[in-house]
Amino acid sequence: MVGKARLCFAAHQSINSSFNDFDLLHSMTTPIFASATPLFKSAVHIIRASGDNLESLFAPLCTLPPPKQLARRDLKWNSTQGCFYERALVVFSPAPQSYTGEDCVEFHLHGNPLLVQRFSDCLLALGLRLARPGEFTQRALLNGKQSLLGVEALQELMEADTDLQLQQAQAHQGGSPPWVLAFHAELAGWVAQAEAAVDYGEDEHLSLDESALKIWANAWVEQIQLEYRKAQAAQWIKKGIHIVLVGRPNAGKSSLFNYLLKDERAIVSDTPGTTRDYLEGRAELGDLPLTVFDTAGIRDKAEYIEQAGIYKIHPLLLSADLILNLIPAQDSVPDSATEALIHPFSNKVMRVSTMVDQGPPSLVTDCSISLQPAATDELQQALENRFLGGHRARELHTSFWRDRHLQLLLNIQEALWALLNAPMGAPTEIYASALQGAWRHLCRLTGSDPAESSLDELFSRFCLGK
Ligand SMILES: Nc1nc2c(ncn2[C@@H]2O[C@H](COP(=O)(O)OP(=O)(O)OP(=O)(O)O)[C@@H](O)[C@H]2O)c(=O)[nH]1
Ligand SMILES: [Mg+2]
Repeated sequence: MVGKARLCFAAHQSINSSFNDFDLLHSMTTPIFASATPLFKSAVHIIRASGDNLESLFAPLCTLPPPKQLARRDLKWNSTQGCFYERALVVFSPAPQSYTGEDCVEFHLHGNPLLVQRFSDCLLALGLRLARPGEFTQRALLNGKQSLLGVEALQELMEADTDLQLQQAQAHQGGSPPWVLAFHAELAGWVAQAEAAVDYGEDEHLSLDESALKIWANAWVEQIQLEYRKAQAAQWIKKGIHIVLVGRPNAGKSSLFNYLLKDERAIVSDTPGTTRDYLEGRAELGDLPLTVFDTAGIRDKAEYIEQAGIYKIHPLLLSADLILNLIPAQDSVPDSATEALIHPFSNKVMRVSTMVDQGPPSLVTDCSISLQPAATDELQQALENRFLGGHRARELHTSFWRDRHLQLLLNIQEALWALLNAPMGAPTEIYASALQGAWRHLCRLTGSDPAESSLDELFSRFCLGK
């Protein structure tokens, strides 16, 4: 495997460990195929194939059309089930101008599952094997057709459930956020200068400008801290916020649940104890994707079924990102049963006054809402402040968002701190080592090869005559 492919392979393994080295290395060159559309009766079913020399591999089946042209082909094949014939549309994308970087062929068949099965048998007989999930993209990564960030963005695109998640995923298709490109270029320059000063400093009278380096590092530590906080916020948009609604009977939990879901899912009534078991639903408030749980209000006199519902709340509270304690505006004392239930989770509780259309809240809370008429702006603002840290969701389109990204942003900051903490006049090796550390973490973040990138930069900037 060439260096770049090896690096991409290692990086890819960190996001998808389902392939082991042996399997992957030994089956990487086998031609593969898979359905690109769902398998049910439909107008068209597309089968994609990727591998080397597909023209000769498919020669017994048909002559492939000229590159990138959708052309009709009469496919004929024999199997133990008999002789089959299909008039298909075929498109051929020869390597390297294809999605995977290998030869790629698409067969547009009639959408009959049995026909697809028989055609798949034919491809197996020709020596192709069924692709593993994601293997086309994996090959694209290994062949340098996709960056690691591009693959992550693609996965994000496939998993997007809300408009904002979709827009974020589309923004990520563009690769690294703009600030990374600037940081990458500047860091490369410092790495090159430090390496040159270490290797040739005495001979060539090269030295590192420590003050300028520290001013530069300080500015980037601040910027990366900001990007880290934005990445944390972007994660909430990505994974959604799990919110559990609690409060005394008739606090308005089911009413808020229905309002957020824009659906009359829960029964609402002024009879205390209406909700027995908890309900779960997906919702959006502003730009925030939510998973909301409506629970049974706590009552001392709860009968058996209601009591069972209350017991089930505890695991929900444990895994919640936020507990909304709904307190009707007219209540002048907190509900003791609810307070006891949520006491262990106080750091993730937000107190919300409900029904403020009936009068101002008697107790101090974090925000107020009413649903008759609906006024939930304060709640939305409070959630955005808490989870997006004051950033607007749309500012976060190009932010990093994975745990992997956040960890590497921290690693880069640590490396820059090591550099900033070095005393003035410290040996150049200390700066060079800190810069190299930052460089390696940055390259892991973007999926580029640290050795190749820094050497290019080094030799492009210095003419050392050595
Ligand atoms: N005026 C007014 N009434 C509301 C508001 N929200 C809820 N209600 C009413 O309050 C009553 C109780 O509402 P629910 O949503 O069923 O209360 P709950 O907390 O789910 O009650 P349990 O399921 O018994 O725990 C219903 O009659 C609602 O119509 C509001 O913002 N304003
Ligand atoms: Mg209810």
